Amino acid sequence: MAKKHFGLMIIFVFVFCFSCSGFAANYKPEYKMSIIVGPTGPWGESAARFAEAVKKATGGKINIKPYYNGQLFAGKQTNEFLLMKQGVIDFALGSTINWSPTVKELNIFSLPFFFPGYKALDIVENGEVGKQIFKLIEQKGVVGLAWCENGFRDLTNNERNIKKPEDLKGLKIRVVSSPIFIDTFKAIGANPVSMNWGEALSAFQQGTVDGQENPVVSVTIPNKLWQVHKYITIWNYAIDPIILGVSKQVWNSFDQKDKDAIIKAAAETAKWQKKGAREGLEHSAAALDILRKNGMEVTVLTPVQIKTFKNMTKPVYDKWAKEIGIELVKAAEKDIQKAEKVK
Ligand code: X2X
Repeated sequence: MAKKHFGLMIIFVFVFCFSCSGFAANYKPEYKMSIIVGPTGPWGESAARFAEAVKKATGGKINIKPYYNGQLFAGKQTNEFLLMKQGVIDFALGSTINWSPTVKELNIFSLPFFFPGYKALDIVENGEVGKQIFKLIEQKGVVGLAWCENGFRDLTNNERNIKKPEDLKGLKIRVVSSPIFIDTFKAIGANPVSMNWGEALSAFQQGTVDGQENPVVSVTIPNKLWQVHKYITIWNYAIDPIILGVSKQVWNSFDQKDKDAIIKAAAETAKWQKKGAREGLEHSAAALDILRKNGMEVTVLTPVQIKTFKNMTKPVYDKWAKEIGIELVKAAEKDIQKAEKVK
């Protein structure tokens, strides 16, 4: 009798340990997380932060490893979404720009001069439009866990101070290989060159392109772009949200308790990350002072100067609003108007 009990106990202990270790649920020993930038700055730092939070919350069962500088998509940044869909990449902190060639609705964030500020962005992301977008990406194979942020994109170059469209004439500006960016820069008279971020940094050093556009806090500062570009124009012409997402195949393999833990970790990470991406830009201009201290000439465009650029890109807006879907763009416009009233 005692022997029988002992045997049952052994089986119980074995099953208990087996399920705790995650093997019972077929969990992978490592989940690969894709991130295009390096480990510094609010975008980069949030990857390690999220991985740590998930590890802790799941008792070490889910072990996420960030792969920085676009290692997982072997050069082509616009492939990130497809690789997630296929389950080659498990998690990502992916820019909506890089995913937009696969999910055309994500171009809504790249419509030139569409989002007037952070408040409008938050209302859109947290409202019906944001929900609709998460639904769309899920249909295509990626589950959105939280909205994070690269930031408003501003223009740096090494030729001259850009204040009006004529100043951009003929300048070679590196953009992501996403058609709306080519259209926008052509419309304002520049010469856009699409290039992966991995190659862009050396192109700036070699001077094979004259400029680029990226957010101040998440990209310009961590990459010390003042070493290659003397001028920056703050014009916030496009916003670049990041989606903290997971491949649907992988998501479906997790049990509910782990899913809940991941969702909580994602929300905490996103809150910290968004705050970091806006630091020194939203309530003060401290981030611009960092640029000035490092020798950059900073030009903040006035609303009137912005209007000139906005008018020139109206045909791009009209063309892409149709591509994205007029209904979705109209819904976002309503949210943006709401934000303007709260101001
Ligand atoms: O390639 C870029 O410019 C970057 C880093 O901002 C994106 O991933 C969209």
